[in-house]
Amino acid sequence: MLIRVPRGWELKAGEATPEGVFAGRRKLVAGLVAGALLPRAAWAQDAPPAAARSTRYTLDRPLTEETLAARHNVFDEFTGQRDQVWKLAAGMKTDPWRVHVGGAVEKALSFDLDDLVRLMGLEERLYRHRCVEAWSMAVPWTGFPLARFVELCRPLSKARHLRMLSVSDPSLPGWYATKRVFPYHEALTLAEAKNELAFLATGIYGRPLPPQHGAPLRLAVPWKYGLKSLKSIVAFQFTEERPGTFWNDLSPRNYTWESNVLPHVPHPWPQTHETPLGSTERRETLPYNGYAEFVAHLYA
Ligand SMILES: Nc1nc2c(c(=O)[nH]1)N[C@H]1C(S)=C(S)[C@@H](COP(=O)(O)O)O[C@H]1N2
Ligand SMILES: [Mo]
Repeated sequence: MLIRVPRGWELKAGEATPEGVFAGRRKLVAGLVAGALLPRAAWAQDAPPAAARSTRYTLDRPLTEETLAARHNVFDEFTGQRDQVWKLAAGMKTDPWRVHVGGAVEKALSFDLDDLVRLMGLEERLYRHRCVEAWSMAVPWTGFPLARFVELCRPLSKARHLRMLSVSDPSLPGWYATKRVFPYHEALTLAEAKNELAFLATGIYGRPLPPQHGAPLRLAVPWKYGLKSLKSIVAFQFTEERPGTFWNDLSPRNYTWESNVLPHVPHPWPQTHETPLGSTERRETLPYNGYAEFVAHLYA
């Protein structure tokens, strides 16, 4: 059950958009969740309505402190050093940003991200995130369901997978630093992409995504290892055949195509426990990262 939205190509730039939204251009993509806490007059001038926090997705742990999440990142196009990404990515240009849609769709499409956000609307969700390196975090993402975007794209009935590509920029400092072949690419089955948990994030902690978190648009699929949640997405391609994915192509022994969080499946390094960022806790990892009720049926 998805809401009906006008087609992106029917929207002329600037149409039905209050002036203030242009002034608050990048505030738009965060939905100003934090702004909602301020006195109304402080932000009502140039901001869209706050993105409401969904109560459906709950955490079993405190939110990670914002700065910790923002200073331990995996974004290998910049560097393999987790604590340096935020500095190296700081100047990344993310506005304006276009997103392209092609492959097995009725019609190839291209969206300006701000237009897309206006079409999709925004909500906030509290999600856990589990990296295969065995650290984890719990963060508030702002964004919209991938399922709603898939519907907007009108895939053909033969479409079975959704392939996604991160920004392709050989001038990024990590681009030629390894033998890996960028752009970073990921994929989901169409059933996974339509699952209610699959989320496209434009903000975190009530603010637009900072570059190190994958500005201005990144995936959040919390039942899978973090490597599936690609950053800085520029293209979506619907396919019949199963597309290759970045880490599975590089090392199938270490990374399965699905990359579901399955702590008890034998793995080259143990996945049974995790350490939340900012703690020394050795916490048990849950099947599907605690989201089994939402996704286990996909793999039954
Ligand atoms: N384009 C791109 N996306 C990426 C990665 C990357 O190196 N490049 N790393 C992935 C991995 S392994 C993880 S754990 C998460 C980390 O997201 P965060 O830095 O926002 O916590 O991003 C994922 N998305
Ligand atoms: Mo990761």
